[in-house]
Amino acid sequence: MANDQAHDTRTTVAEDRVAAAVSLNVAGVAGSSGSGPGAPGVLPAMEVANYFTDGFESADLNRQRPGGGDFWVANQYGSVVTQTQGTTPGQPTVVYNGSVVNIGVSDSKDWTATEGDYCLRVRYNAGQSDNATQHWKIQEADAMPEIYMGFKLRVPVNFKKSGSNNKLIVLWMDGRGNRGNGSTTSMEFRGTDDANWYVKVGEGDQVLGGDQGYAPWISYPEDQGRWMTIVFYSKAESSPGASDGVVKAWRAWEGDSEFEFTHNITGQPIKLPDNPSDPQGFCECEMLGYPNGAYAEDTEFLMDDVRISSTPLVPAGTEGL
Ligand SMILES: [Ca+2]
Repeated sequence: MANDQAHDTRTTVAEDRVAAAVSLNVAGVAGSSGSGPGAPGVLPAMEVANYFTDGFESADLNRQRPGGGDFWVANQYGSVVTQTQGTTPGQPTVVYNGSVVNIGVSDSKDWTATEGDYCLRVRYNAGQSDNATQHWKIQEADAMPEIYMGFKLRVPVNFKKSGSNNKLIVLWMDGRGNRGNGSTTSMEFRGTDDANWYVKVGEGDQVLGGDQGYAPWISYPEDQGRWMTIVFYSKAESSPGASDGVVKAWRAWEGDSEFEFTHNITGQPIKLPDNPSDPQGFCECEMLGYPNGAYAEDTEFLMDDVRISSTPLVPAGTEGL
């Protein structure tokens, strides 16, 4: 993805589960958001999504979106894995990598899902800038001018960042990635000693703008192997030229009792496509994706519980905390 790489080099330097059923065997799960500790290994619950949720419990990537068609349109370097439902329970097993397989792995990997039995593993190979894009699309007729997306993400057990920016979320209306006449919103992360995350907004017919809302995302080694929940929100401007669009993000670590409100980027020129026949809102997204600066070691994220909603996923009363 040469364009993805090029447009960022100019910047300077991020079913509600049953608590008792989950044991991730991860040390150091005290909350870091200042919101007070919850139960170890447990993530605060998101609200129920009113549009779509995929927790990968179908053991494949073939869940149908509302209105028909595959929700996942591309999963590069992404495969569905389980720790509990393979031929040998307890053995990390790939169950779907474009087709149904059942491949047990004989090493110390832990692919325990944070919700149910299955999750999505996203792999970056050492020394390679793999475009590990997890790309979903909803019906263009269902495009949302105001959208919440939530997901759970496990920090790679050996996470280290090179300092170059990496993609985390790119959300768009028309035209792939940062292209198109409608706006694009994005989150990336970068950092050398620790990883920070930040928002980008593209007004449309242009590349994404500068970094906004630089905030701590991952510290390592202490956060390696921990699950977090991310909720990302984008809202288009109320009328053409109003420049009152908004991007927000929240994050909770396992062990946190509530979400931390990490980004509140207001006054943004987030425009709908001029042509009313084009999607009038956000309808397409790439998660993770391109690393500008390869990982030194094989590095894999786990993802679970992807939710798409036009209603809040962060519990009422805690949105601004
Ligand atoms: Ca799951």
